[in-house]
Formats: sequence, structure tokens, C-alpha cells
Amino acid sequence: MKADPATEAGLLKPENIESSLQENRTFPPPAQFSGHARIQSMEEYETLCHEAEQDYEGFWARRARSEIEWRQPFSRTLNSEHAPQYSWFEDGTLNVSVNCLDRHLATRGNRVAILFEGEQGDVRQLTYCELHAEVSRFGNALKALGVCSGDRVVIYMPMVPEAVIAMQACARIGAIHSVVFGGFSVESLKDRIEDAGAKIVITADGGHRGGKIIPLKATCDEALAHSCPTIEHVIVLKRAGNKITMAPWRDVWWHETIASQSPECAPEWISSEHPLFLLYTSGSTGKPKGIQHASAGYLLGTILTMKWVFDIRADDVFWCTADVGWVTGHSYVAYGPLACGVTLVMYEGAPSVPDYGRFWAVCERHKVSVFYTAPTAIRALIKHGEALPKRYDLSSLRLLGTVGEPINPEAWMWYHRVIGQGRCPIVDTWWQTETGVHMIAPLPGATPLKPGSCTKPLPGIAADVVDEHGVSITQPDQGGYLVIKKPWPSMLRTIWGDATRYRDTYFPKFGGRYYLSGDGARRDADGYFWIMGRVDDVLKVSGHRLGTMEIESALVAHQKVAEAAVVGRPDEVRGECVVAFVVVRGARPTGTDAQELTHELKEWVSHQIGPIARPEEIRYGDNLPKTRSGKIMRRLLRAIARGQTIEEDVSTLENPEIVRQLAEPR
Ligand code: 7RM
Repeated sequence: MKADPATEAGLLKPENIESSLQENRTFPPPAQFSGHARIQSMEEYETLCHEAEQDYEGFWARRARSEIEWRQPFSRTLNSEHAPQYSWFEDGTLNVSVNCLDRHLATRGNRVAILFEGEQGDVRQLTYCELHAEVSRFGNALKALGVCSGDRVVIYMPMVPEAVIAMQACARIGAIHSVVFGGFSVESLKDRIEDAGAKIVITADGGHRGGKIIPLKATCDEALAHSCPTIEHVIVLKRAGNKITMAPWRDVWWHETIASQSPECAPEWISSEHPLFLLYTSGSTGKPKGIQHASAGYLLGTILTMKWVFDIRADDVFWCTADVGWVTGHSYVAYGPLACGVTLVMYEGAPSVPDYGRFWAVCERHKVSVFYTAPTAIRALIKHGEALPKRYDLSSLRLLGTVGEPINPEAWMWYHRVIGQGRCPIVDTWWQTETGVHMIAPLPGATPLKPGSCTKPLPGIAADVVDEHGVSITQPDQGGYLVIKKPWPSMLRTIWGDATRYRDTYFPKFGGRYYLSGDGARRDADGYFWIMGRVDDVLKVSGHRLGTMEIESALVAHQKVAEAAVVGRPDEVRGECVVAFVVVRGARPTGTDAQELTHELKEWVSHQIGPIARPEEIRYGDNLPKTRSGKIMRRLLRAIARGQTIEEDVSTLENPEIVRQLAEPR
């Protein structure tokens, strides 16, 4: 494959994010948006921001009343009495699945809700009426298996409609789902099931990805063997047809559980604050956190951002390429698009099958109008050249989006020119698992775009950049902590089972008043936000969030490993990749011993956490560079991993000579 000129010119290097400092191109909203979008001008945006500043609760209350179908209306908007445990709309009752499905049946029941394409080319459509019936059947099946409101259900599925059906069915009966990404492996799955105390796992025999079958059921069996005592049943969807073993006392087939169930399932009316889902995410400790989201506030956030940021229209075909295992797949696959009654596209497989034109083939085939993906995917596609997208008719596209990591301006320009054909605004959306929905993002009919910037906070979102003392930084281009100064409806409510960790992680500074995002950011002279990346030990590998400590725990769980430290290294396509520094028990391996151990450890991490956590490189030392108090000097390790020369004085280290050993060329 001949490399694209963009690659040769080094335009893809994430370091070019630094070039964003010089970025001065702006793209005003095109005519088809500026006079027509929901928010049509910066004046209108300012008016909304002003409304929220003047009457914060009223601003959200008015929107919650108009966007949500309530069973019982709420009278209290925000309760901050137990801050930072906030509640929103707490005396209201509703059902999220009713808001996503039932509300459309009379007006658009025959509209396609899910347009699914499997990796092997199989296509399936479900209308809103059909989806409603499937969700109801499956909800009844869960109830028949003893699932009650408030019970936790783990979903470990491929990207097939049943994943969304399972999530919606949980919402319908008030059960709390916890989706575990199908790319995670045994240990990750086991930890999440145990932490949530789940009663049921919903999985599939296997899923198709990259021309292979991902053995989900087999991984599940391994996770459940000798652990996870709370699990009563495993529901297994027949998808890939690979051979599996069913434990007759525990396992049931999806198609058998629904066979005799009614297509009507009375919704469970829950209160606004009833947990809708848990989603485990990596932080700076070894143990992932169960981010707990509530029902009404989250639903409101998904609807408003679908309207504001994607300017979603009744006839849109919306494709968010994220897996339902990530928050993006929750808010912009399983909930937001359905709550807005549009058609959503779901694709099961890898973007490279049968070749890197697959995304564009899907866009053409299904006439996608709004396309939302990650910068890492765009960079991978740039690498394969312009000829591929040019083979497809992309004229149905009207809006593009990105999420997951900063997009380097040159990748933005390529996306804009080659995919959007200069016609489509790009919404660069900054948000997190914890924030539930977009926080900082352009409004396509109002905000002039700057490549690489997520632009300005959405109306009602009190985002700011502050210094060590919590004081707002007004100096343009000076970096600081990205914080949110007021609670917002779709925010996380707590970390499952650990309110102390919730407080200590997100509200540790500034008197517990501000939500600390963990990102660094700067604001330019026009007030545009530029995200500078994490300030903690969290990596983004291909847009997937991973904790360095998680990978370290997996490494030290190997019998040959005594100590390990993991850092990120910039990577052209993936944004970052994993580099591990390892101290083994016994003598430091060299030559073929080192090669063999490296292979073994890479496999080990893939098997423990999942292939996304697989180290790109492993370096061995007799020790790790530590301060005299025993703290690992990660900064030095990051420099070594990048192949930089260490200029700083290392003589204050406990063991300065180790730096040279670890940096030895190999
Ligand atoms: C949605 C999601 C959150 C972290 C966040 C950032 C990074 C996300 C952007 C971004 C720059 C963006 N949730 N991030 N979006 N950085 N520009 N538009 O990714 O919980 O998995 O990760 O991702 O560092 O803190 S997440």
C-alpha cells in the first residue's frame, strides 16, 4: 500500500496538536445550517447562555418539562443538600424506554429505528413498532428469570440490535444495566460482574470482528468459573454459530426465553433519580469505577445534545460508530437517537473489512446523513488514502462529528475536505463517561469552527479553565484544569458502592465545589476551548480509555513479574500506545529470553484485560527509576518511551543508573 502524502509529511503526528497553537483557520456555519438549525446564530447561543445564568434551575426545568414524557411531573428541579450528591427532578416519575419507543408509535411506528449491518454483509431493519415489541418481549423474559427493578444486569454482547434491545428492556423494567465492552476479556468482565453484584449476564455465542469470531460465551464461562456467585443465569444470543457449551442449570438461549413472551410489557414507573445504568471506566487506580447514571437527567441530556449539537431532524439517518460498550454507544446509539425518533445505523464489525472503504460503503448504502466517529478512526482512514472514500457516493452526509480525543487540525481538514466535501460542519464534542453527554461542542448553525477545538460550552454548562487555586484563567492560551462549576442534569450521580471515592475523585479540590474533569485545557483569545489531554494516569488508546494502573496490575499478576510501570507514547494512528517497563523475578532477561517473555506478557495482558491494553513495547530493568521516597518517576519513563534524551538531573533518584539501563537501545 502506497502511503498517503499526508502521512509522509508527518501531518498525522499527534505532536502536531501543538501546532494547534498557531491554528487560525475558521469555518463559519454553511448556509443550510445558519438560517435553519435549532440554534441559528451566536446571538441565539448567547441568549440561551444568559437565560441559564439568570435562572439556572428554571432553564433546566423548562427543558425537562418539554423534552421528556413524564408519568408524574416533577416539582423540585435541583437538590444540592447532599452535594456533591446532587439530584435532579427528583419527585418526577417516568420510564426511559417509554420515552425512546412508545412515544413514537402513534406518529412514526413504521419508521426504521435500527438499520443494522453485520460484518459479513447481512442487513436487518427494525421499525419502532418492531423494536418496541422486541424490547417488551425481552423485558418480560428478564422478569420471568426473576429480574426486578434495581437489579443489575451485565450485557457482554457484539454490536448487534439485541445489545440495544437488552439495554432498552432493562430500562423498561427498571433494571440497571452494566454493559461490558466485547473487547474486554476475562478479568475485566469478572471484576465488573462482581463489583456490580449482577444477577444476569446477557451475551452471545460470538460476534464477528475483523474476519474473526470473538468467543464471547467462552470468555464469559471462564469469568464465571469459581467466581461471580451472584450470577443466576446467562442469556445467550445465537449470533456467530460457533460451538459453545451451555450449563443447563444456568444458561438459557435468548430465542427460547422470548419464545412465549408477550410483545407488550407494562413499563416500570421509576423516579427520576433511579439508576439507569452503570458503566465501568478507568481512572488512576487499578480498579475501574462503576460510573452510575440516573434516569431523567441523563435522558434529557441525550435529547438536548442530539438537537443542539447534531441538529437532528425527523428524517435523519444517524450513525455513531461507537460500540455500546463505551459511553458514546450509550448516549448516541442506545438512547439519544431513539429518544428523538430517528433511524440509527449499527455496524457490527471492523472498519477494515473487507477494506478500509467499509465506513463509506455503509454511509452510501444506508444514506447516512449524520456521521459521528473518533479521530483515531479518521487517522487510520487517512493512512489508506483518498481513493477509497472517493469510490462512494457520500452526498447524503450533512453533518460530521468526532469524539474521544483531540483531533489534530490536519486530520480535521482531511475529514472536512474528503468526507464532508467541504459542505458538512464538523462537531468536535468534548465530554466523558462521567458527564453523560456533550459538554463543550459547536452548534452547527451558530458556532464558527476552528480545526482542533471543541469550541464553546453548551448552554447551561458552566465549564471553565482554572489554576491550582480554582481561580479562572483569563490569560489566553494559558493551560489549566478543565472544571465544571455547577452540577448539570446528565452528570454521574456516584461511583457504584463508593460515595467516598466519588467525592475524592471528582470534587477533591476547590472546596468540593467544582467537578474536576481530569483534563487540562486552554482557552484562546476568542474563548474557544482546546483540550490538552489528561492530567492523570489515564490513557486513550484508539479512543478507548485505559488506566495505566490497570495494566500494571495485570502485569504484576503474572508469576514472572515483580514490578511494572506503564506509560503512554504518542502513536500516529491510535493517539497513544502502551509502553511497559518491567522488573522480573530473578535476572533481567536479555536476547531471546527477553523476546519470548515479551511475547508471553503481551498475550497475558490481552487475555487479562483485552487486546486494546496489549503493550506495544516492553522494556526490562533491574529496577524502576524512583525518588528517595519510593515514587516511580513516570515523567522519566515517558521520556524514555518516546526515545527522548534525558536532560534533567537524575542524581536525586534513589537509583540514577537505572535510567541508562532502561533507555538502552534495543
Ligand atoms: C466520550 C468519551 C473521556 C476523555 C476526556 C478527554 C478525552 C473526549 C474529546 C476528548 C479532546 C474531544 N468518554 N476526550 N472527547 N479530548 N477532544 N472532543 O470519550 O470517558 O471514554 O473519555 O476523552 O481526555 O477526559 S471517555
